[in-house]
Amino acid sequence: MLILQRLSNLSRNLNSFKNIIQKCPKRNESFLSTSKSASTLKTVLKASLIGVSIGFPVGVVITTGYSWYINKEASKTYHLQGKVKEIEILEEKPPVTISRKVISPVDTTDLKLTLFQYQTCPFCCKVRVFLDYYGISYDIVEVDPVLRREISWSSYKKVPILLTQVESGYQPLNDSSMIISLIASHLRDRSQKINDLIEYYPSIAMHDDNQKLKYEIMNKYFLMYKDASLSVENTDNIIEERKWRKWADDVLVHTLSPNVYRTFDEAYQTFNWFSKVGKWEQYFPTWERLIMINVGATAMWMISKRLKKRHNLKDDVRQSLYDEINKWLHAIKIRGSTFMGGEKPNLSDLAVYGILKSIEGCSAFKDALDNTKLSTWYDAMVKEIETHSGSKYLTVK
Ligand SMILES: N[C@@H](CCC(=O)N[C@@H](CS)C(=O)NCC(=O)O)C(=O)O
Repeated sequence: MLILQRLSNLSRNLNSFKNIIQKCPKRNESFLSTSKSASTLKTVLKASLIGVSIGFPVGVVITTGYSWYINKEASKTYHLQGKVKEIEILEEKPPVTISRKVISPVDTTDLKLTLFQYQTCPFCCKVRVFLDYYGISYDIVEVDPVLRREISWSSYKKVPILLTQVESGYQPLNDSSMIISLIASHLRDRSQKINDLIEYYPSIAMHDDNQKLKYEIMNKYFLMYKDASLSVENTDNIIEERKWRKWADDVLVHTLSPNVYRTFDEAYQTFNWFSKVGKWEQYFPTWERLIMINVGATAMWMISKRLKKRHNLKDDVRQSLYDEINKWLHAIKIRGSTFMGGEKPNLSDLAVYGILKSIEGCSAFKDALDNTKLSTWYDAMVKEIETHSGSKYLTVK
C-alpha cells in the first residue's frame, strides 16, 4: 500500500513538473536555455525514470503477492461458503453477574430476557429502546469492552446479545436488527415461539469484498407474519419501515464515530461520558476503567479518521451528521405525521431514536439539536418510550 502511495505521489510530482513546463512556457524557455539548468533537469528526469522503472515492478510484485496471499487465505475457507451456522442453544444460563434489572410495570409478556451490552453502543441502545417502548422487563449484563469476559461463553463476539429463556434452555439472539425483528414477530403472534422463529433468521457464511469469511444473518429486517394476510397499504408501510431500518444501520450509524471522536479532546470527553452512563466505576475495577477510557479514546480518535474516509463523510463531519438527520426529518415531513410510523412510532422510528440516543451526552448531539430541527421528533420519541406506549398495542397472549 505504502509503495503504491509513494508511486502515485511520484507520478503526481512528475505531473506537476510537467504542468510547470506546459503552463509557464516563457519561464521554462529561459530555464531550459541555461546549460546548467538543462543538465539539472536531465538528472532529475533520469532519476525519476530510474525511480519509476524500479518502483513500478516492485509495486506490481508486492500488489500481486498481496492479492495472491489474500486469495490463498480465502481458498482455505471457500468450501464454507453458503454453509448455514448451527443454531447455538445453551442448556444452562452462563454464570454472569447481572448488572441491573429493568422492571416494567406494564409487562404482559412471559419473556425472560438478559441483554449483554455496552450502555452506549448504538446497536444496544436500539434494542433497549425497542424493549422499553413495549414495556418488556429485562436484565442487563454490562460487558467490559476491552476484555469481554462476560460473553466468553458465546462464539459471537459482538454486543448486543439477547439471551432468551426457552423451553429447552437459553437461546442467544445475536444482532440488534435480528433481535428486534424476531421479538416483534413473537409479540404480533405469541404462538410463534422464539426457538421456532430463530429458524427463519439463519446465519450463512459468505466472503466479503476483501475475501474475508463472515456470517450474514438472513431476513434480519423482516418480520414473520405467518399466515396473516396484509393489505397493499400495510405492505407499503412495511417496505418503507424496512428501508429506513436498514438506512439507520448502513448509513446513519456510520456518521457517529467520526463525529464523537472528531478530536482527541472530544474522544476523551465521549469516553468519560460512556464511563458515567455505563456506570463503569460501579462495574469495573479502577485500573480496568482507566484502560477502557484512555486506550479507547486514543484508539477511536485514530480509527475515526479511517472511518470518515471509508464511509465518505464530508471534511466537516458534523455536516454529514446534519445531512442524514435532515434526510430522515424530510421523509417524516412528506408523510405528514409525527412519526415515520404515522401517529405512533414504527420500528424505524425506534431504530433511529436508539442510534441517536447513544450519543446524547456528546457535543455532536448538542450541535445536531442546534443545527437541525431534530428536537420536535426526538422529544416526541422520548415521551413514547418513557410511557412504554407500545404496550397498548400488544395483544395479551
Ligand atoms: N450488526 C451488529 C453490530 C454489532 C456491533 O458491531 N457491536 C459492536 C459494539 S457497538 C461490537 O460489539 N464490536 C466488537 C467489539 O467491541 O469488540 C448489530 O446490529 O448488533
